[in-house]
Amino acid sequence: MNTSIVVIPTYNEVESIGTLLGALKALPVDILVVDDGSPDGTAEICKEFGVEVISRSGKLGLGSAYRTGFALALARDYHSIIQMDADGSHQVSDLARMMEWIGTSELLIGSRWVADGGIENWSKFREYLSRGANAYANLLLSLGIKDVTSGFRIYDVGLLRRVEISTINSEGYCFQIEMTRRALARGGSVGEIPITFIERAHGVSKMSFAIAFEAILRITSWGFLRLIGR
Ligand SMILES: Nc1nc2c(ncn2[C@@H]2O[C@H](COP(=O)(O)OP(=O)(O)O)[C@@H](O)[C@H]2O)c(=O)[nH]1
Ligand SMILES: [Mg+2]
Repeated sequence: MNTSIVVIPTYNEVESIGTLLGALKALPVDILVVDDGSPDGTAEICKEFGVEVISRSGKLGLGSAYRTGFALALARDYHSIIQMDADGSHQVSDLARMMEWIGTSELLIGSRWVADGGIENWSKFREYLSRGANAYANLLLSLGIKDVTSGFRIYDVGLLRRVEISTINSEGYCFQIEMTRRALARGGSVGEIPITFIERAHGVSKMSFAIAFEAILRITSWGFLRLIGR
């Protein structure tokens, strides 16, 4: 057993997951995939690689996939819990660099929007959506973090325990924002490490209007509660 485990949520990533799992073999990490019953056979590929998979009954959302995966990882004796996407957007070479910083902050965020970070092949629409969500979250919640929506992270288990993940309610990508907010509220130290996010070459994004809407709604209501001092 390694001291770090990578939790990877998947839904229909059959064309990407094998490349990622192969590359991750070079790093001293255990791997846990949380697959939402992908009809394309994603889970079967993972099993061929000898990787542990939690197979859920259907597409239950990114937030709940992470809650499930983190709960299992926390029940074991790891020091760090890593999260990254399955679609090749998060580079294993960037993870190797991020891991060199373990111990310096309890939450390390792989950040697109700090100096030396960036994006490749992303549509202008997605870039503005990400920049806009970060600007809005920082305006209303004063988080002071450039890439609060990044799904490329390393958590110290001590911080994850303080966060009480079972009480994080976000269903979609807003999970990242709620986790960051809670981490800061529980006294967590947060550092951002520059990464290059490369848009997927295979498969399709699971981002939807409903997912974006949940984030806008939750950020707005947290901002309002903050304003009235609650
Ligand atoms: N288990 C699970 N994984 C999901 C779900 N939605 C997205 N993912 C995974 O989360 C990661 C990020 O999703 P992606 O569609 O690439 O989002 P984007 O990069 O923002 O366009 C990928 O590994 C997806 O397969 C879900 O409902 N359940
Ligand atoms: Mg993606």
